[in-house]
Amino acid sequence: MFEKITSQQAIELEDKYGAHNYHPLPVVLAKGEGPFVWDVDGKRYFDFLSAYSAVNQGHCHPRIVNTLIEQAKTLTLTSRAFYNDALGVYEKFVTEYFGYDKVLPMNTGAEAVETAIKLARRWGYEKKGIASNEAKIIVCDQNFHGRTTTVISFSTDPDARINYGPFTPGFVTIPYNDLPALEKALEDPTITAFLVEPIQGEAGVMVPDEGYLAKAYALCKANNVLFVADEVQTGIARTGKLLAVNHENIRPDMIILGKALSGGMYPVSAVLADNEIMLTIKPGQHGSTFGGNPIAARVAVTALQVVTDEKLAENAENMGQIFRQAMRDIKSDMIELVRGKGLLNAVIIRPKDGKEAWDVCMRMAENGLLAKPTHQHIIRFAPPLVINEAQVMEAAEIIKKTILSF
Ligand code: IF1
Repeated sequence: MFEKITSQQAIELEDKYGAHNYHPLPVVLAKGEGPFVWDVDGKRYFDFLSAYSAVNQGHCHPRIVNTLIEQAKTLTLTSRAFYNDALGVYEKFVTEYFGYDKVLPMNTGAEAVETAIKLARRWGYEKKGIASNEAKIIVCDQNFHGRTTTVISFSTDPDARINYGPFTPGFVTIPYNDLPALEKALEDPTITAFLVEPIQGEAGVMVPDEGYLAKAYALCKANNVLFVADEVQTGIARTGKLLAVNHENIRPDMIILGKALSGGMYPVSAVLADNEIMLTIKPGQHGSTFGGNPIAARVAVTALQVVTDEKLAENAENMGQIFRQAMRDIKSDMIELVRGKGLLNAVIIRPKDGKEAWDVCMRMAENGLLAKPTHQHIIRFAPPLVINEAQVMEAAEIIKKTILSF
């Protein structure tokens, strides 16, 4: 159906005509199915990135593909100037699925984070009584919440910020996994929300101490501050529960979702909250041309049904334990530490003879497994959640063979 091109042609085209805002591994993918992808030459790889945890349901899941095609042939976009017969059905489904009064649909993760920030500020002024333009949001050091100008305003990564200023004010940064710092920051009565990743992804799969999220939630409640969980990466069964906050039995005031909400098939993101927060935004005060479009709505329903029907949270929990054990069994001083939850894991690489995480990823690719370093010494391993035990063991063998080859 589409013209075939070689790896070299594909790389040259992207280099010549695309902005240079990424540095990909030199692998050109042409096909995906379940936990596997194939390059243009037909070589098969385990995908241990899953498009940064977007394809939790596996590549080209037939049920989600079918929904996408059926809705694409029927009605694609109405805008929100009119009602459509898919959006309300999705809204009922997703709010019942996660247990919130309402949903606000957007497209990308960063847009959903922006939406949550707006809602938190609205609530701060209209419900908590913070003086106009004084509201502040507490965020964590080393956070990753997206790429918009407001979101990078509270990034602590120089690469994400350099020469993009001036920045949006109103954010207070504290260390992650530090309850005393949170308690102190919460003393400021102009704080309206605490925005946090239940596990920090980009920071290198930083799993906080057990109890941190529950205690942070309790501190927020004691200070009349909203607890907002960015589950764009950790949500939708990735960490072994439907949401990562479920590990500590807390119900955040707002949940931000993206990525796997569509099974990686289509950009679908959302903010979930109860009426007290959600109804502070009135008609005309926020929106998006594509947010809540019929394809997105139908795709998200099927993607979430797949998570339930295929017991992906349970599988992520079980396969995660097997994977971490297999990593810990590799006898090599190149492996400094293995950490993670469910199928969101990281291996910290101790460089050997000048070989670092990037070199390990390059050689793993040659051996048939794709993963990407985050920071200099950390490799994130996050396969689609449909992976089975035999496949986990086969993948672990590739990683082991690669590490031992240095
Ligand atoms: C890129 C990391 C992952 C996110 C959380 C919001 C967003 C993301 C917790 C924004 C996006 C991405 C985007 C991707 C790299 C990536 C990432 F390495 F930076 F940390 F997933 F691991 N909240 N995460 O993780 O969602 O607007 O992109 O839909 O290439 O920038 P988005």
